[in-house]
Order: sequence, then C-alpha cells, then structure tokens
Amino acid sequence: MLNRRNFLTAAVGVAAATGLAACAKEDDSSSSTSGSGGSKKLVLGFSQVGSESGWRSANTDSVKEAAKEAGYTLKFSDAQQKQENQISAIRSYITQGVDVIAFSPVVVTGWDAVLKEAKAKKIPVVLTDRSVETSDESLFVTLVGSDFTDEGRRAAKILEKVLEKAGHKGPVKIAQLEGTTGAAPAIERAKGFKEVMDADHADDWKIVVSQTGDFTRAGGKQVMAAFLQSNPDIDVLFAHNDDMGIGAIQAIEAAGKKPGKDILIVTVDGVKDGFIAMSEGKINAIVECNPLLGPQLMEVVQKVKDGETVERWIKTKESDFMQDQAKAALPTRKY
Ligand code: GYE
Repeated sequence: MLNRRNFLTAAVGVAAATGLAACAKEDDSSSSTSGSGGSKKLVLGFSQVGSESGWRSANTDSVKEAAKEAGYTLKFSDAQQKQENQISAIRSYITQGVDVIAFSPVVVTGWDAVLKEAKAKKIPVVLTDRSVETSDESLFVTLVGSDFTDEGRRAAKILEKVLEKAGHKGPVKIAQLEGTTGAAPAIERAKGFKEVMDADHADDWKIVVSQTGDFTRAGGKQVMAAFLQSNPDIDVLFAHNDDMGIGAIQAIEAAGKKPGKDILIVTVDGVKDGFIAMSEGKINAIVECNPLLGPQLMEVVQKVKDGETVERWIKTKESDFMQDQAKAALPTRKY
C-alpha cells in the first residue's frame, strides 16, 4: 500500500495516449469547451466504486461537474461495489486509449495485472479516494484522497470528548460497524481507532463486536440489530460511515433504546443526513471525510497528462464536529 506518511514527489514521465475513443457511449459526458491549451479534449476514464452511500453520490456529482467544468470528455462507469466490474471498466478504457484513467478502488488488493496493462499502453493511472496495495509503486502516479488512518484516530479522540460530555464513567463497551471488507477506509479507520485505544484506553475501552455493514444503511441496520441481540449492553457505536450509523439508529430505536443517549454514536463522513441525525441528538460526533474531490482530481489529471511532477499523495482537508455544532453547521454543508 502507498505509504500514507510519505510525501514523496514522483516524477511523472507519461506519454500522451494514442487517440481518442472510437465512439461515444451512454455514460460519456463532455462540454463544448476544449481542455487547457490543446484542440483535442482530454479524455478521462473514471471507474467509480458504486453508489453505496451519500458520500459516494456527492463524490460522483463532484467528479462529473468538475470534468465538465474542465472541458474533458468523461467516460464514467459505476462498478456496483464489485472489483470485477472495475477491472473490466479499466480494461475498456485501455482499449479505447483514453488519456488518463482515474479510479477509486473498491478493495486494496488484486490490481497489479490490470494496472500493468495500462502501463504497457502508457496510460497513466490516478487513484482517487481509496488506495491500493501493490508491489510496484510505478503502477499509479498519485492518490487524491483522505488520510483514513487519521480519521480513525480522530474518531477515537472525539469519542473521549463525547464520553466526557455524557458523563460516562467506567468501562466502555464499543461496537464497530466496519466499511466494505478489504477497502482502504475500512482497514485504516479501524487501525487508527485501535491505535489510540491501545495507547490511551487499554484499561477502559473494549471493542466487543465488530463486523462489516458494507458502508450501506441496510447493512448498518441489519448488523446493528444482530449486535444488540448478542450484546445488549453496548455503550458506544463507532460506524465507519454516516449511512451505516443511520441504519444502526433505526435498529437501536426498534430495540427500544435511544440513539445518542443509551448508545453514544460516532461516525465518519459528514453528509447532510448525518448532520440531520446529529442535530436531532441521535449522533454524538462526526469525523468529516470530504467527497468533493472532483476539482482537485481534474487539476492533477491535466498535470499528469502534461507530464508534470505531482505529489505522490494529495490529501484532503477535513474537520471534526460535535453534536452542539450540528444545527449551526447544517445549512453550510455542501453535500
Ligand atoms: O466514507 C463511505 C463510502 O471511500 C471515503 O466510501 C470513502 C468511503 C466513505 O462509501 O461512505
């Protein structure tokens, strides 16, 4: 995996791709303006994870709008959270000879073969949102996205405040709703959270149950209902995204408990529905993860196409929010 603490800059010696796509497909979009400088529009192939969450919808909109704004021809496909769909989308972009391929890998492993095919055709690959594990770092140019390990650490830190505010004393039984198994944000958010827990709360905090809810509301609801059956005395829920947290709230209410009071809840993302649940007192704190990556991605794509040097990891800036900030912040939320 990309060493996320490493801010190496990578020289990007990338040749331009050979020709544009033969024909337009349904999911192609372009604007009437041309890309910077040249007469030919830059052609970007983008493989999206899916449409599993509010974060993902905001990310998709941001990518589409920014590509239009930049005057690129965007070839977009939704992989419905299946790696094989992403691999075939990437293969089709290679065959079409797009200028740059960007994708948000659903899981971290299993990409080397297709990335080697792109390299052989001299098509540069930019990762966005999520990273990959690869033995050959030359297989992608850069990652535009968040520091998920830090988000996990921030979740643990904000939980300290939440517990204090709630006047919670004694041991803390934590349930964790993990994101998609094998996905960078699931692995790294769990890792960052555990790091703080092991260092500062080895004696009082314990993760009593932890399972994937696949980043969806339905998953969060179903898994939380099972958690409550096996562990009715859970004090805290740490959900790797708002959507799973919102699903879990439904399960908690169905079990006759009060989310945000009987069970304290910390989630990640900061989508509008998360803020609404927080302003209703049902989520206690949210660690923000910004999905509006489109404009930064388009800038990087242009640089990569032009053979310019870009940073190995272009990080997103984010904040944390406690419940008492929710009402004031809600009207300012952009996604
Ligand atoms: O937190 C979740 C989405 O990769 C950061 O994927 C993204 C995560 C986000 O489904 O809601």
